[in-house]
Amino acid sequence: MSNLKAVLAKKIPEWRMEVQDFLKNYPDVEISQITVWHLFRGLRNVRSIICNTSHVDPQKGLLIRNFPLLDLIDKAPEEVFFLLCTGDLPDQKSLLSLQDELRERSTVPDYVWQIIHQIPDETHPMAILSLCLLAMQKESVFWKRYLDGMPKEDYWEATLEDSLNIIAMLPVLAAGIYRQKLLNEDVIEPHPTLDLAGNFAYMLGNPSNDEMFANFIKRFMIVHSDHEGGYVGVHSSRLVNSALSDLYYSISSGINGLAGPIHGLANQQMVKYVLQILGKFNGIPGDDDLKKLIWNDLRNGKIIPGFGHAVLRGEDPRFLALYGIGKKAYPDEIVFRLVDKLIQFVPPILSEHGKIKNPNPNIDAISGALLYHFGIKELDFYTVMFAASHVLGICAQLIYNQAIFNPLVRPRSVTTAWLSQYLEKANS
Ligand code: NMX
Repeated sequence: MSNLKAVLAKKIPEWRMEVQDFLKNYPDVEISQITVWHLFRGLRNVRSIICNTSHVDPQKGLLIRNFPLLDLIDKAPEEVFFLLCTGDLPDQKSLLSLQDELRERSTVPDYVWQIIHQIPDETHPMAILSLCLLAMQKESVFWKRYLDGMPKEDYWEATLEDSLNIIAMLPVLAAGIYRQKLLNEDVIEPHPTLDLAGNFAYMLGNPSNDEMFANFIKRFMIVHSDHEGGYVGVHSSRLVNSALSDLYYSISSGINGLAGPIHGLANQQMVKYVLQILGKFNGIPGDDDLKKLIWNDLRNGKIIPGFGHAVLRGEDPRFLALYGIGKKAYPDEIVFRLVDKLIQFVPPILSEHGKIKNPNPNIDAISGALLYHFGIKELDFYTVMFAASHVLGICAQLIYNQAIFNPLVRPRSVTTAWLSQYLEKANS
């Protein structure tokens, strides 16, 4: 039994007892309220999900198992996955055994490479990634064991098996899609000794061929690993998994959600926006031109990618973690310089515009600019990098959900006719 599995096996009975205690002693205590506003505004701020892996404090930002994100950014992604799953950082032995285990599980079946080869080149890489996961559904350990009558107590174990396989394969798949479909080059096989992030950088072809790139990928994976339980990428995976659809189905659906332009795709949208501005002004525009352009875009109803957040109200530490790299190492690079300028100019304009609740830059304001700097200039690929990192948090959340016997998620819906009648009665 791996150390991760052993630690989970020890902790899960306590987690189950904690849930039983809540259900036995406090089943009717109200923790949130739903108003008509919430019904039409995406249930913003409704507390309706348990997530122990991480928490987004509106002011402080992401805390992973109570560690502020910025305290974790120099760890390895495998350490962060162990932490997400168990609540503890691994010791050296547990870390090495997890890294070994992931290396052993990183072989992508041949039929998946054939699918990638045959799919049209214009298909968005996020669609290809999602399709590859669905194609591999038959590999699911959960599914096979479920058909064999696996008891409910063991669901988490089979979910862990699928998690380790998917986490190990996603960087291989992502890098393979990048090289085969976007660069039209040969796929690079995983390296036999590198860790998850080192291997990801290596398989991408390490475009700028330096250690900085491998370190950047490591940090990129950590800052994209988790962001509590309610945002679209993870929320859709949780919903699908609640039907006992295995992780291949569940994570594919999370990837589909992440592919939306106001969600994970905002990283590519941001760089697209920057390149459009550079093209239009033949370089970085002067201050007045830039302000005019931003105002025009807002008046035309355009969303400025990379700014705003549904939960955060202060600065996004994920943004700060990546911005620090660019500011220190590449302050003169033109894309970074314009991003830096937008970061100065957009927030006050968004505040003056008056609609947005948090005008600060989010993670997607900066992640694409750094990928661009490191030589990954194929914008359509950026969200695939996000997905291959975010899978760490999705898997940790699904392991926990299966461990505590999370049931099928099935809220009620109401019609507007019902709502009108209800409101009439409430007001009479
Ligand atoms: N540019 C222009 N308008 C904006 C922006 C923006 N960046 N952000 C919010 N607004 C508008 C928003 O469309 C809404 O308008 P309306 O009332 O007409 O529907 C209004 O401001 C209020 O929105 P908020 O309540 O502040 O934000 P909400 O919770 O609805 O949405 C986002 C949050 C992240 C979807 C939104 O800020 C956005 O679309 N940002 C740009 C896309 C982006 O960067 N997405 C990545 C988010 C990263 N992340 O989640 O970590």
